[in-house]
Amino acid sequence: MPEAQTTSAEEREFQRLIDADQRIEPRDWMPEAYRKTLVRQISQHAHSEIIGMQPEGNWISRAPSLKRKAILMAKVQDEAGHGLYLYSAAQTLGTDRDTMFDQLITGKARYSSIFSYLTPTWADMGSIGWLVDGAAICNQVPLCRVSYGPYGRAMTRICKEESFHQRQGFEILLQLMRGSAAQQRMAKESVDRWYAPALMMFGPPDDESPNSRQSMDWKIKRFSNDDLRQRFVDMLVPQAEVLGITLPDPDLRWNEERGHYDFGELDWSEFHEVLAGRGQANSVRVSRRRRAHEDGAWVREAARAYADAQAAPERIAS
Ligand code: BYC
Repeated sequence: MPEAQTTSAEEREFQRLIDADQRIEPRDWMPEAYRKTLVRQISQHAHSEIIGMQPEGNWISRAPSLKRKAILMAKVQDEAGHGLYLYSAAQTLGTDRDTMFDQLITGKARYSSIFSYLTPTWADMGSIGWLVDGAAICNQVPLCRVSYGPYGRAMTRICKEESFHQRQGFEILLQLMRGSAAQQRMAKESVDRWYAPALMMFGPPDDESPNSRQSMDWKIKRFSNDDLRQRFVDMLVPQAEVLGITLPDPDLRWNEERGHYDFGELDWSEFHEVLAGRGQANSVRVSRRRRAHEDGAWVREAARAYADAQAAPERIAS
């Protein structure tokens, strides 16, 4: 006779909350694997925001006007804020920030594949906003309904800012496409480079995604990687038409029967190379982050001394 499945009252309560689309909060019991999956995803997401500051930060001093500089600076600051909300959400699961930082600066942690690409032209600021933030929005709007409370609440704030980021990227490209022949070439060449990597941000195809099934059962992921990728392509095509840019995929065409755009195979070997740390910029991203962390040691020390003085003023006085 098969062994009867026994579940504890805690497990039943956890499942009841998930089935009822209610939120799991830090005080609630949760399976260890659920906790681990969340820490993995939220910390990777936080690292992506922090590493994602570099390719754009690199253009702040070279932005073509004061207005563009101010906008770009505000966007990069927003990304720092997103990283901090997300580290805070991950901390509620019992993993401290120093551990997460350490994993990032020692190259053990993952961050989004997209930030291992270089940004050689100003048009890349447009492509990052339009394509990278656009992909991020498609992926992240459903995350506002994630089953874990602190993550969902962080995502609600983040998504509002991401919408502004996407529009500013679109607007940079629109301006370039209305400009000189050289500016138009720059915009098109940039979109050619960023299009496929942006599609890969959603992760491997569904049949090669080891985490998706369980994450969807736990309502961490609401849609599969391929479903989100399809939504993204469907959203991009009419926007590309407004820009007057042809997306670099000869197989891209409307499929009347499916009610979606068909698109060509992506080069997944490139994705795996980037994940293995062999992308254009993997090593420079991590080493810059490590240097920034080391340079900030005095700030952490001062903050700690201040906090100690607040907690025990007599120790400082004596
Ligand atoms: N890059 O089973 P799968 C931003 C890994 S930042 C690197 O499908 P999952 C922005 C995956 O981690 C946008 N690794 O995984 C910031 C797993 O490896 P591990 C960041 C990837 O977790 C600044 C393995 O491949 N957004 O918006 O179910 C400026 C198998 O994959 C990637 C988020 O992080 C990738 N692209 O699904 C501008 C969103 N894809 O961990 C913009 C939150 C997959 O088992 N994250 N891998 O060693 C997610 O929604 C999910 O984690 C993913 C992957 C859809 C990314």
